[in-house]
Amino acid sequence: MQFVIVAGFLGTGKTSLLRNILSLMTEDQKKNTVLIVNDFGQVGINRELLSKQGLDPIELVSGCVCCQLGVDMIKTIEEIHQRYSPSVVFIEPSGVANPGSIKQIIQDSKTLPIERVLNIVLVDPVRWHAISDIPVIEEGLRNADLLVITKKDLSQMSAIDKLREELHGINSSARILETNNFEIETFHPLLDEIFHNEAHAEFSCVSRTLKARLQPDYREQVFGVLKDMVKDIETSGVSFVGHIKTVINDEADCCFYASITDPSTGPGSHGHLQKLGAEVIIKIQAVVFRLHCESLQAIVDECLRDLEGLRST
Ligand SMILES: Nc1nc2c(ncn2[C@@H]2O[C@H](COP(=O)(O)OP(=O)(O)OP(=O)(O)O)[C@@H](O)[C@H]2O)c(=O)[nH]1
Ligand SMILES: [Mg+2]
Repeated sequence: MQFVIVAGFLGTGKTSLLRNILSLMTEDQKKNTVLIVNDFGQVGINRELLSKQGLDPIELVSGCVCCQLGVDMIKTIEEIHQRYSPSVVFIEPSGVANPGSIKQIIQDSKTLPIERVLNIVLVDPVRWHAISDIPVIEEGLRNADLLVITKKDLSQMSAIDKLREELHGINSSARILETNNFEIETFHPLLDEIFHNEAHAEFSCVSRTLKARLQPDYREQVFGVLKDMVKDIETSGVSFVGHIKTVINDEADCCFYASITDPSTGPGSHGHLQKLGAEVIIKIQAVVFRLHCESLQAIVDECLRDLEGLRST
């Protein structure tokens, strides 16, 4: 059994993240999945929100699974194992629980067939500075296997980048992902991480053809777009391994080629364009290892939108 603890401070987006992951899961994956929730109070809102996604969560109330309810949680998981033997058990602890203790309680169990305990800790960028010095928060971050910055839509990119650096300073070994409730593709890397999705181990390929009127500084513009694509791929939690290349032809049949394979050396190019007054044809192809195709499509399209005056054909 694989255990996935989805932890994070009160209101960080744990239930929202689980809802999004459930909505992306196949029926077969859902059949082999059990969800345990531990809300802070008695009314069970987490359970209600999650039961709308085709799984009936098991609820542990009247305490916290990282302390008073640790024994109950293990007993419940043992019963679940005997009755359903699921492959994945998701646990949403209350927003004040210490996820490291929950992981420890599971790992200390002598009876459970544990394949992996994945400790995901969520961070809300909007409230980060209000809670970052609470000791249990820092401890949770230090013990996380995967960190997820939620509510990306509510923060500036610069603030997210700064938060990434701070989180990396606290826990340099955890992968850091970013999600946004309004962009379902931001949850694909999580699904891959949890279910070892086959797509994860393969190459994704996205090709686009566009017409545009380029400026004399087109070389810098194109380089900027290629670098942005690589930056966005890495921000989505995947190290860039692959090749993004573009070829641009003008009316005089002149050709400019640019490509990037390595973020540290940047793009390379050859050739140049002569007729910039008229529209040129831009072909772009991105082939990337270990990135979901939908995520790559979204990144390529977003970056191409940045090239002012571009029009898709
Ligand atoms: N704008 C925005 N709001 C979000 C996002 N994710 C979650 N929220 C909102 O944040 C609030 C809290 O989300 P929940 O998913 O209930 O958070 P939680 O961590 O499960 O909360 P507790 O279980 O009470 O600790 C809700 O109003 C969500 O709609 C997001 O990506 N963007
Ligand atoms: Mg919740």
